[in-house]
Amino acid sequence: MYTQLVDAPEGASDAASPEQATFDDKIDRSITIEANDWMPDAYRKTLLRQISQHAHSEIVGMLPEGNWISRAPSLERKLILMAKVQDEAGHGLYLYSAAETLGTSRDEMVDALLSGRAKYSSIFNYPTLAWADVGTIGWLVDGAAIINQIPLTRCSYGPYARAMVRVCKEESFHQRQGFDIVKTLAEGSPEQRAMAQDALNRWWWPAVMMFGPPDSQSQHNGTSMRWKIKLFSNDELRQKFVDQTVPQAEALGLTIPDPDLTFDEATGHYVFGTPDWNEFFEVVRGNGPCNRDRLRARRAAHDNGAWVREAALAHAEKTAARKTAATVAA
Ligand code: FAQ
Repeated sequence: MYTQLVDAPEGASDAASPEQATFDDKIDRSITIEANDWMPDAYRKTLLRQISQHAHSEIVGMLPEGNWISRAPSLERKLILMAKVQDEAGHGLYLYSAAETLGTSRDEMVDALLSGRAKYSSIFNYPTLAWADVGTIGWLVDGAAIINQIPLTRCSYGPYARAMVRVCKEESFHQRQGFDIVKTLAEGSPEQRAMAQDALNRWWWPAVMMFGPPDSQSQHNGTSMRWKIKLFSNDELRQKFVDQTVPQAEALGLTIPDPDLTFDEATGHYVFGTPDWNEFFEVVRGNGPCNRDRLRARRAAHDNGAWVREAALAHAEKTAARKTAATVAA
C-alpha cells in the first residue's frame, strides 16, 4: 500500500477511501488502471501531463525530418522517410486519444501546444543541417525513444500502455532505418564519413539529455515511479542508452564526442561525462536553437489545415443526419 505515501496534495483527502484502497491495491499488484476506474486527481494530472507532452513531441518531432523528405538522396530513401514521418503523426494521434480518455479534449491539448504553454521533447529544438542528421535522428533519437518507451508498454494506465505497443514496434523500424543511413555514410567516401561523424558530434549530447534532468533534479520521478507510470528513473534509462549505443558507434567506426567515456569492467557499464544541463534547461524554457521555428511551423500547419477540420466536421454532421433520417424512416 505504499502508493498511499505518494506526496500528492490532491489525493491526500482520499487516502482512507475505499476507492483509494482499490486503486492502491491495483497499482501494487500491477493491474492496469482503466479510463472509467476511480483514480486520484494527482495521478490523472500526471498522466495527462506526460501523455500530452509525449503526443506533442511526436507531432513536433515530424518537423526536423520532414524538412528532408524532398532532399533525401534517392527515391527509396524519400519513400522510407515519408513513411517514417507519417508514422510519427500516427503516434501523436494514438497518444492524443489515450490522453483524451483522461477527460481533456484534443483541442485543449493542441491549444496548449500552439500557445506555448505545453512542453515537448527538448531534442526537437535542434536543427537538421545535413542528410546525415536524418540518419542520426533515427539511430540515436528513435533509439533513445525505444529505451524510454518499452517500459511504458507495461505502465499502470491501460490506454497509454496499449498505445505504446504499436508505437514501439514502429520506433524499432525507425531506429534501423536511421542506423542504415549512418552505416551507409560511415562506409562511404571520406566526406560522407566526416558528415556522419559531424552529425554524431552534434546530436550525441542532446540525445543523452532527452531522458530528462538528472534524478537529483527530476520533479516527478518519485511519484511517477511509485504509481508505476515510469518503471525506471531518468538516469537508469540514460545509462541503458549509453551502454547500448557506444558499441554501435564502435561498430560504425565513429567516435562518441565524450572524452570522459570509459568502460567500467567491474560494473559492466560505461561511465560518461556530464551533459550541459544549463543548455538542457534553456532549451526546455524555449530558448533552444529552433524552439521559435518549431512553434511557428506548427501554428502555420494548424491554420493551413483549418479547411480539412471544417470539411471533416461537415461530413460527420451530414453522415449523422442521414443516419438519423434513415432510422426515423425505418
Ligand atoms: N524535454 O520530473 P521530470 C520521440 C521536463 S518521443 C522537455 O524528470 P518526467 C519519438 C518535464 O516535463 C520523445 N522537457 O519529468 C520520435 C518536467 O516539466 P513539467 C518524447 C523535459 O515527466 C523520434 C521537468 O522537465 N518522449 O522521441 C524533458 O517525470 C523521432 C522535470 O522533469 C516522451 O515524452 C525533455 N527531454 O520525465 C518522434 C516519453 N525531460 O512537466 C519523432 C514519455 C523532462 O513538470 C522523431 N515521457 N522535461 O513542466 C517520459 O518518459 C517522461 O515525461 C520524461 C520526463 C522522461 C521525458
